[in-house]
Amino acid sequence: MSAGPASSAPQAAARLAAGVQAGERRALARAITQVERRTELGRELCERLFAATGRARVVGLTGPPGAGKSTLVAALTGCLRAAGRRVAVVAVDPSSPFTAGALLGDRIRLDDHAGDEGVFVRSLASRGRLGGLARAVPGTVTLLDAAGYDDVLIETVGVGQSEIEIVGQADAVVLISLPGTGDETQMIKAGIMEVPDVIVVNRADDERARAHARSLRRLRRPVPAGGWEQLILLTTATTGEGVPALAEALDQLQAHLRASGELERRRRAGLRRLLLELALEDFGAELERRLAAEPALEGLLDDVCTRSLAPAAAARELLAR
Ligand SMILES: Nc1nc2c(ncn2[C@@H]2O[C@H](COP(=O)(O)OP(=O)(O)O)[C@@H](O)[C@H]2O)c(=O)[nH]1
Ligand SMILES: [Mg+2]
Repeated sequence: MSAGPASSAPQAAARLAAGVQAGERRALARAITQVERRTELGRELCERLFAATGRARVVGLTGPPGAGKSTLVAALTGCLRAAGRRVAVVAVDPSSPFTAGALLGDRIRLDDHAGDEGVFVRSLASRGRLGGLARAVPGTVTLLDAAGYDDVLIETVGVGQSEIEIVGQADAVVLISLPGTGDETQMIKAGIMEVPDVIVVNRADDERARAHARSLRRLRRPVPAGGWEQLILLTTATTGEGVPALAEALDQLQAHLRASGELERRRRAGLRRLLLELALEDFGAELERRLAAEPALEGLLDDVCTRSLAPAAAARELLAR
């Protein structure tokens, strides 16, 4: 840093970007941390590497806690590896700081793949708020894509709107549902059933699984013209039963999305959201800088402090300048 940030930052970014593209795991881990912390370097890395992306298949997997998402992701990773694919897993779980049980469990199970150079696991759990985590997802996916992973699996906990937003950045969405929770009506109410391409009923070893799958089949969204019929699959993540069928379904889905033009549409919609979000972020920061430096600010603030001007009226006046 002694050369001054102006000259050393682009060099650092170039080095780190090269490391990411060469598939160096340490470079990748460091780069993701920069994205997570939303540093200038993180942003620069994503900009440099963006042209090298678009190759990876991005699959979002969501569902309630305990549904077996992590176990399923580990089993699916095994299947994908057996097919020769390189797999990156991003776990987004604001409820699990690094030391908490659930995530420790995730790591232990995913540790089955710990010695495998073709698997990269990253948790975006340390920073608390889901909204904040969600912002780190597109950049993280960009880096993993640029690093040459064939599949990027995003595991996110919950079935609410924000989780769906996260998986909405994916090419394909898998919802993991578990029998015996009666969560079907909840899912309908929240509009969750509309979103997934595949619904997995995990814990097929539970006697209630088949009935649960049947009721989900009745609630399936209508098939859009020439579209993909929502698949309902049964898995037992702990034994791996049904997981090869899930891997195959994901292949068929991707082929369908590609052939129908839906993949391009989804990616365009995702990139549109991202572009506007980033523009808004820049705009907000710039606006804040300008407003804070506006000479009229202190005078208006005086009036607000003496209650002769309401804050909202002062804000309008400030913006008008
Ligand atoms: N019986 C049974 N248990 C499962 C299955 N899948 C996961 N589990 C167990 O359910 C618990 C929660 O799984 P986990 O993958 O951490 O769920 P997550 O919170 O959705 O990531 C763990 O103890 C798993 O071993 C399954 O198919 N059958
Ligand atoms: Mg989990």
